[in-house]
Amino acid sequence: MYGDRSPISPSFTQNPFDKYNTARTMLPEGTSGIGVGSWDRLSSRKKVGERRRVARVLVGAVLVGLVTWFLVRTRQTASELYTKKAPAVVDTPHTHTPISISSDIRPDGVQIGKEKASFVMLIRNQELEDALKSMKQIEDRFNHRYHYPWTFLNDVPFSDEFIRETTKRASGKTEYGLIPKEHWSVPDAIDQEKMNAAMKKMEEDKVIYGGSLSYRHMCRFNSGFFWRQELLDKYEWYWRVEPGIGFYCDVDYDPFEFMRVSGKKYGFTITLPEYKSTIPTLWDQTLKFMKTNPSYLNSNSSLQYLLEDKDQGKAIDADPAPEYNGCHFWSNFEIASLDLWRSEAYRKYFDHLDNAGGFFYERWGDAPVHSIAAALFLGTQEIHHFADMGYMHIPWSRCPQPQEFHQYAKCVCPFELKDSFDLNGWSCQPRWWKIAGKEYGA
Ligand SMILES: Nc1nc2c(ncn2[C@@H]2O[C@H](COP(=O)(O)OP(=O)(O)O)[C@@H](O)[C@H]2O)c(=O)[nH]1
Ligand SMILES: [Mg+2]
Repeated sequence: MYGDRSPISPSFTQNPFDKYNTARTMLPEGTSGIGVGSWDRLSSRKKVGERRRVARVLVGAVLVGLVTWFLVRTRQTASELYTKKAPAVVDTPHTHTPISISSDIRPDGVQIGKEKASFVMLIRNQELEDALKSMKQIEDRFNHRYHYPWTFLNDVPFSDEFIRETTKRASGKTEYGLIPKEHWSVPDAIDQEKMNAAMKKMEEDKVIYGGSLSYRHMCRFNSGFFWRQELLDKYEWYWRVEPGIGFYCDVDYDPFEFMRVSGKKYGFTITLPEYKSTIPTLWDQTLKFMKTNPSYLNSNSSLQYLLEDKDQGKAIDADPAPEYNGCHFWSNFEIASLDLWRSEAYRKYFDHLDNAGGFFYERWGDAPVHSIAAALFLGTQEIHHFADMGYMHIPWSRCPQPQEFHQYAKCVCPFELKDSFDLNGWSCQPRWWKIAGKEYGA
């Protein structure tokens, strides 16, 4: 019933006086040890009145009842702490009704973190094991103290196993959303023949995920639709989590609260250049959009972080136009404001890109789309590098450089610090440090 994690072991629950009974039966006949015989002899020497005996029996019965009640209660409470009740029977019809599993399944599951925030994981059923590994680390390193909820999104219904196991692993509420078809399909305006030809060509050219339609749906969804999911309407902040990540440092403060209090809107851990072959016209389309909507450019934008060395110092409307260096915040980790994506500027930007068709004719990733928008629409001070977080998503990892993060095992990074991606020649981190005025190695 308790599984092997129960604090109540069988030897503890056994009546400790049983061993005296066993010992008594082994005594030679005629001898008496500590037992009924001794008690009887003792009693016979005293003249106890009938009424007092009845009273004693009654008091004894009440005491036994109370002790039994207490033991049963204690066992239930302890077991509840270790064994989550199975979630309510979860049916997964192909409807758009979100499934919500409330935190009352576990006495310690009530949200403690004060922000309107959730973890968000877009995920496939078959990635369950890797999802649990990611969750386990985030829970152990951070969320077991805050119990923020988890929101899972999928283009097909979640399996009962997925729901059961992720709910067990979460310390807060879990919710499961089925993505509406219109957020995960090829729009009518897309010429499918042209799209198929482009995918074939990219596959031949060995462009990463170049031939995958589902990857394109994923990138378009993360760019334009994840933040429109009904389940996220109630939140202001999200922390994107992907399956199979590594998370190496304790986070002993609330990053959502930090974001709100310090006026941050977008947070990242790793920044690197995009494969140019996946975004041949993304920057041209961005320049076109900015030309017709110049007011969306933040007066303290991070434009220079996006520009090639030769174009440093250029304005966005310079002639010839400045070129994009491909640097982007790796969006498999994001702690950000949902309002950033809900803003008029971003909605219009996404619509512009979607109409241009590059999510399908090319293979625009959500990372460069999010990053360009954040860099142009936000002030530099609104973007935050979580320099205190150790993070891995295949194939790159990073950890904080300063020794103080590694003392007393606050971070346990399974690689040498000199191999941290921040110090890799591919990293865009030095560009970010320069723009944000931060110390190298932070
Ligand atoms: N539900 C669903 N999730 C997907 C699909 N494709 C990718 N994802 C999720 O989207 C995220 C990014 O995909 P991933 O394969 O990790 O891409 P990569 O990180 O760019 O290599 C991960 O959280 C995946 O679980 C899909 O077809 N359906
Ligand atoms: Mg991934």
